[in-house]
Amino acid sequence: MSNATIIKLGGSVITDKSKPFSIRRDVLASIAADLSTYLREASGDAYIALVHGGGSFGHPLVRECLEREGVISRECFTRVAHYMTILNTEVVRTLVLGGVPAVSTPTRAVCVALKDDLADCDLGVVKELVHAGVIPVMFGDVAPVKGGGFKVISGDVLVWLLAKELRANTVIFLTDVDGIFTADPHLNLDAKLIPEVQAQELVRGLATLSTDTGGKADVTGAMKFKIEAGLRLSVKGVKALIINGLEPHNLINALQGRKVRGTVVWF
Ligand code: IP8
Repeated sequence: MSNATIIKLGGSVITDKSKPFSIRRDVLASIAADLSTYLREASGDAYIALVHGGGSFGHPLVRECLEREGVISRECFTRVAHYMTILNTEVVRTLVLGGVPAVSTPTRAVCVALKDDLADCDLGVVKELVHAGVIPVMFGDVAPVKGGGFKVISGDVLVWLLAKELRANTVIFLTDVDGIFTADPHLNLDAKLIPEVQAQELVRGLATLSTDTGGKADVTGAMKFKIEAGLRLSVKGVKALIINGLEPHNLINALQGRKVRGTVVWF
């Protein structure tokens, strides 16, 4: 499936991170419309897997647990899992109502978290779903750790694991900024967009990368982690597009190969 594409719907795109448990329904509906048009026009020749982030559901809850208890306890695990399921249900509901053959695929049912922030997943069923023309919708989640305890698995890690499993040649990250900048564009007006870069070069050369969190820290890190996770998982031969998911039609334009303002990172 070298024509497979993995799409990450950033948590800051599908939710409003300034308000707990808030969903950007208009943005989700617009993403669903883009995907539905793309699939119709591709007439069966498009393989897609989706991943979404934790946004204003997962991150505040995990942060609260870590501040209170220092770890993700069993109680915290089930609470975060419950709210992530609610967010995922809303995402999948919007996609299905928009005509996209999407199905919820809970991360914690197929992955264990590893101590190094990566994950060990059995993606065999996911691969079959994609083969069958279904779009599995995974998400950044809490999961058991091999050997005991619980941890967060970022959607960014899932993106790369899926890219490897499905031999995807393209990965699209929809974020709340236009791409990777020389500084945080939310905080610095002189920040410049980097149009194209090699992943190695990016991680080596830049101390400060833009974040997709509006300056607030995510429990899983932001832009830098996206790139580092791909490198740590030895992803090769993949074009990663980082574009603004709040800009209507950026997704369909990117899927159909039209030029979109953003950053291309080569792995
Ligand atoms: O937003 C984090 O996923 P991400 C998921 O993709 C939780 O990093 C539960 C915080």
